[in-house]
Order: sequence, then structure tokens, then C-alpha cells
Amino acid sequence: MSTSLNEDTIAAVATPFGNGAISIIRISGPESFLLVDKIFDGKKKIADAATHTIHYGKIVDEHKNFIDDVLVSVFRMPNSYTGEDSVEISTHGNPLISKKIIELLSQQNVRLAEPGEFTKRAFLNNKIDLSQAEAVADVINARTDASLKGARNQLDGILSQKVNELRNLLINASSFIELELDFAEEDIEFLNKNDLLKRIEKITFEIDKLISTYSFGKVIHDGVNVSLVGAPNVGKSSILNYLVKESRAIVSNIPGTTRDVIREDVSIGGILFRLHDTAGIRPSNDEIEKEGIFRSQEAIKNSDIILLIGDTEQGISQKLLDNVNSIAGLEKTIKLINKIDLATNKSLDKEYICVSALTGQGMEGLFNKLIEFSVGSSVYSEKSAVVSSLRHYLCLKNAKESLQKAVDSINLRLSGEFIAVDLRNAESNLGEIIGEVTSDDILNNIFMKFCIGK
Ligand SMILES: Nc1nc2c(ncn2[C@@H]2O[C@H](COP(=O)(O)OP(=O)(O)OP(=O)(O)O)[C@@H](O)[C@H]2O)c(=O)[nH]1
Ligand SMILES: [Mg+2]
Repeated sequence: MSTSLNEDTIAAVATPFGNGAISIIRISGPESFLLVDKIFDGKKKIADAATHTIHYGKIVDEHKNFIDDVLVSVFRMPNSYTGEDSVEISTHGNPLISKKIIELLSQQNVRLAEPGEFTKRAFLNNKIDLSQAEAVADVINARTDASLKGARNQLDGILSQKVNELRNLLINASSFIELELDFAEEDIEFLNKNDLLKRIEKITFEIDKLISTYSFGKVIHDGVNVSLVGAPNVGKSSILNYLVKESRAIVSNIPGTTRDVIREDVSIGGILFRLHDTAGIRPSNDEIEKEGIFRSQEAIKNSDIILLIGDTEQGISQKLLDNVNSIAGLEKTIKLINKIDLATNKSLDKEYICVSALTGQGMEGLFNKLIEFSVGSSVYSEKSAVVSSLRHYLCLKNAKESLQKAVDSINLRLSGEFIAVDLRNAESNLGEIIGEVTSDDILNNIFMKFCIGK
């Protein structure tokens, strides 16, 4: 591992900024106990406290002025989140208090923690691996049940386990080649080339299986961009309001009501849909409406799903279909007819989903279609590894490429050294996922995105 352990003691407020029942200040590093004792006035010194005990006392400044009464939790290494000596100070939940305590700690040679630095230390101290560390941020930021479950699985090490299994298979296969290289003079073959190819094929198959989970994992992790597109007045804003269960966008019977793109998130079937209500598309000379229509087209470009909406009166015009087709293609569109409550025995095309934003009729069909479009029939199973991060996906792709090179080398009957290098590369590509092989850049990039205090 390229990064060495930090020797300094760090602190940060670990609870969100604002007034609340309590705030927690977290301190970690070799001097945690000593330094906290300098501002803590309790029955017992923290330095003498046993691990996993809680102590009541006062925080006082250098003139013994009382700041707050607090509870101090003590965690002795290695049994703490970071693996170091750590302390958590629970104060009354006023930012003025936590700010003051952080100031006092700073005067005692405690450094303010960088974003994610506690978790980074947990990783560097081998409490968790890198994919688990990344999952910590995902657990905190997950906004739907499904993404929380996925993050939880990753934090529990389900992906790490799978990656380790594959690495072991690789190490096993390459050890035969390395043996062969050691005995190069004697020209002994420790593993038949066909057997080796079979082993590589099996590992590639497993890597492919992981890679194929990414489209599902990405949807669960990142959510799905959906734009609501159609002619003016068909009820796009009404549908948005129905989906988010509040009167978010202005609705009126005047065509051209919505001018700007209105964004709202909603969770359906555990998936986060990022809705974009857009201006109705029609020829217009109004400068503001024209800008709105331009923005509608931008939204269409950036969508994973386009809800192409018409009403029972107007249907969906060929012109609009052509327009959307030229911007984004039609594979991503779901065709929707709104105001079905007004339908008078009109026979509607089977490919349309018919709904009413007014009565809610047909909305179940829309929900199902949205889910089907996003994840098909995939669901999270408790024990299966799912790839949800682009970084992991790219590592797997690289590993697959390295294995392909190994296969080519074998088929070209190149010397074992070449095959060994390719296999080693594949192994380190996989190792990057769990942080066995890593650089400071990768680490900084990952932990930069964390919040302070985590
Ligand atoms: N009967 C009926 N009326 C609806 C329904 N949905 C919307 N409306 C009405 O249709 C009119 C237009 O609705 P909006 O939601 O503003 O339509 P829009 O597509 O956002 O219109 P623009 O923003 O102008 O492009 C309003 O008077 C709504 O009350 C529906 O399902 N049934
Ligand atoms: Mg509207």
C-alpha cells in the first residue's frame, strides 16, 4: 500500500450542522485521550478509561470556564471505527458549542479532519477494504430502499468477497506458470495449456457476470433521469404533480404554462426517478417559450427515459415523434396518453399507456413500465454481488482485457513470462477494486466526496 498511516490526531463534528438534540464531535489518533483530557473535567481521566465506556463531565477552556456538560465515549485501538484510539464527545446540539470545542481541541494540537478522513484511516488500518469504504458514503447518501440495500451489501463485503474469490483463482492459475518459469531449464509443464485456458475462461465468465450487473447497479445507485415531454396542455405538469404527490408545477388550461424545466425526485418501487417536467413543444414566436422548448430538448438528450405524453384529444403527433427520434431515438420512450377520464369510447393504440392525472386511473401501469424500463426483472438478492460504481466497472473491464491478452499469448505460444504478466495485471486490476493496489490519487478522489466527520 502506497499511503502510510497518519500519526496525528484529528477531530471533526460528525453530526449535521444546525440545532438539534445532540452534536457529536469525533476525535481519532494516537493522542486522542491525552488531548481530550486537557479540556475534559470529569470523575475519571479519559486516558485511564476502559474501551467502550461512557463518561459524564464538563468541557472547560484554558481558564476553566464551563463550555458544556457532555458524554465522552472511549474506543481503544484496534476496536474503533478507525482502528486508532478514538473519542466521541456528545454535546448539546448547538453549533456554537461544537465550534467552541473544536477550537479548544485545535489549540491542543488536534488537526481538523479532512472529508472522509476517519473512513480513510479505517481503510488504511485494514478495518475495511476500499470498496467497503466507498459503500460507507453510499449508505449515508442512499435515497431509496433499494440503493440502501445495495450499499449495505457492499459494506458487508459481498462484492469484496467475490473479487477476492476471483483473485484467488487467478493467483492459483498464475502460480503454475511461475513454477514453470522457475524450472524453465528443465522444460517441465506444470499445467497443460488447455487447462490454463479453461481456468481463464471460467474467471472471465465470472467477471462478465459481475460486469453485467452494472446496468442494474447503476440505476439503483444513481437513479434514472426521466423527462416528461409532449405538446402543450396534454397534462405533463399534472402527471408530475401526481407522481410527486404535491402541487409542485403550475397547472393551467392555458397552453404553454410551463416554461422552465422543473425537477423533482420520486421513489417508485425502490428506484429513484429524477423527473424533469418540460415546456410543451410547439412552434412559437415567444422568446421565453422558445427558450423553454430549447430546454425541453436538452432534457430529452440527458434522459434515460422519455415519457412522451399526448392526451385523448390530440394523441401524440408524428411530428413530435420525429422530433424526439432525431434528438434521442425512440428506444428510450414510453408513450403515454393522459386524460383517459375524458375518453369517449375512442380506441387507443395498444402501445400506449393510458392514464389520468386527474383520477389516477392507469398509473399502476405507468409505474410498472418505468420499473421494467429501468431494471427489467432484476432485484437485489441478499447474497449476490452487484457492481454499482463506475470505478469498479472499469477495473473489471481492465481485468477482462488483461485476461484476453493472456489468452492471446497462450494461443500464440508466447513464453510463459508474457502470460504471467497478463495474469498479474488482471489480478492487480481486481485488486484495485478493494484497494489492494492503489494510488494516493485514487484515494483522494474517493474520500474527497465524503462529508467531514465521516
Ligand atoms: N380531465 C382531465 N384534465 C386534465 C388531466 N390532466 C391535466 N388536465 C388538465 O389539462 C390542463 C393542462 O394541464 P397541465 O398539466 O398544465 O398541462 P401541461 O402539459 O403541463 O401544459 P404546458 O405546461 O402548457 O405544456 C389543465 O387544465 C389540467 O387541469 C386529466 O387527467 N384529466
Ligand atoms: Mg406544464
